[in-house]
Amino acid sequence: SAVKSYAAVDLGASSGRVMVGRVGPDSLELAEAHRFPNRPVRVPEGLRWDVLGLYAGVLDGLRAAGQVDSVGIDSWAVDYGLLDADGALLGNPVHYRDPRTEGVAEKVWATVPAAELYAATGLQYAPFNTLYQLTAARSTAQLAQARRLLLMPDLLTYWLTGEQGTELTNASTTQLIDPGTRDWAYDVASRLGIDLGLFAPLRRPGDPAGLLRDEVLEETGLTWPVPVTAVGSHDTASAVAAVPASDERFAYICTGTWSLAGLELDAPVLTEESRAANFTNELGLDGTVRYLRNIMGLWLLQECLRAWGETDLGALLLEASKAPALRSVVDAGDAAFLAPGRMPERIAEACRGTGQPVPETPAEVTRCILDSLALAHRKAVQDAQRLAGHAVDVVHVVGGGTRNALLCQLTADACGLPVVSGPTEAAALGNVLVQARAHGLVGDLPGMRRLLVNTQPLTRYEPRGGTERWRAAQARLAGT
Ligand code: ADP
Ligand code: LRH
Repeated sequence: SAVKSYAAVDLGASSGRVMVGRVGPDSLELAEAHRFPNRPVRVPEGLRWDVLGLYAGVLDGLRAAGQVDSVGIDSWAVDYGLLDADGALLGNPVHYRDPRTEGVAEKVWATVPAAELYAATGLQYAPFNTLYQLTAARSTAQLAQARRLLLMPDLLTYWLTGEQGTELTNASTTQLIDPGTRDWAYDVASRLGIDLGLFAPLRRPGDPAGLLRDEVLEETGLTWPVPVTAVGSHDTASAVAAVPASDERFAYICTGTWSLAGLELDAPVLTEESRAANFTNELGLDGTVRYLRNIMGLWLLQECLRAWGETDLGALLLEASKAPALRSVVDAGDAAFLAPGRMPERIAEACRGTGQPVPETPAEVTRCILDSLALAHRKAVQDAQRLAGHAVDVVHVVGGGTRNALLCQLTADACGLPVVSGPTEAAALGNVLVQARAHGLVGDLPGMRRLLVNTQPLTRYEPRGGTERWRAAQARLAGT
């Protein structure tokens, strides 16, 4: 028939899901086949991903999905597994929040100064960029044994198909890619003694990535042949591909564990001003650049909820909506919030340190977090427009945060722009659409977006005024 089914495996830092997209010339429907928690595990050597648990979740999801025309995988960025000479995984992949990268960047910059690194790779400074992780791992026995490095979605693809590759959008988060040539940054790698031979050849969204192996077919009950198709395997690349924009004058905020806020551009912005503002140039679909800033995101709330124990999120958000607005704000871009643990206390300390009232109740802390996120969204959207010389009329919010109406409204208020929220499962939809395109079902990126506009439920939030109060709150933080 004209309608085809695609399985999208989307692994976020807080949960994994396998979604089934049914795509026709004018139709697009998405259904959840399986969702499972993604719980990092602390072992004596540090914080690790439970990659076998994730793979088991993927297999369960494919079984629940039933027969599909293709499978695509996306996940969070930067992390990887190492394989030995036999192709076996060496140890559990290290979590990007593991403290092993503390103080490593300074060592890297002694060889390649930060300004040169930005000019060559366009990547923001974040302690967890793969480049710093590999430098931190330099003298480990594990890296010495490693013959291959596969980024998380590429590792799972390898287990499903037996074929190895390095998908470009996710490779762009390693800080080893040149955003101008969209190829490896050979000079940076060689100066830092990083062996690019560890990486499998680059592949691009839409490229074939093999067929499900016999054993996988047996475990999932699927029938040969089921192709795996490379998608924008960085979850944020897939999510941005699924922003339902109708022209170029838009900003986006991908909200989940992180808030990734910025613009889609035709070319990277590599100025010194852009580096100082810590904007990143990650690669998107079809020659686009994802010019954005990482903001701590709903991680702040996730960690508070973990500290508070059993909490009804709906009731908490309702209470937070009634709490006084902009009483205290923290810098939601501050890497001081990166590590897990003691989040309510750390937020209280940040408020005290900036001479603001300390939020006491869970509702007050939640309001502080949401006000702070909205404020950081405002700053990122404003800074990006200025630094890239690209003006916008609307802010698209996609991802799990679209379920949080208070966050969407506060973001509209703070930005002084209308917010269009949805789709919630943007990464999965971008994943599905790239597969559908590879199989000739949909057209170019604008065509994919038209299909989203015509088929997906979206909600519009108008700014309610009061931008002066947001400016004042920004000044309060900047003054410290
Ligand atoms: P990730 O992909 O990074 O794991 P998601 O995009 O799945 O994250 O978003 C998860 C976040 O979405 C949660 O931390 C939570 O704050 C928010 N969220 C999920 N469900 C709801 C809900 N019913 N109401 C409000 N917020 C929600
Ligand atoms: C969001 C995300 C983000 C990265 C972070 C490590 O899931 O991929 O784009 O910066 O995880």
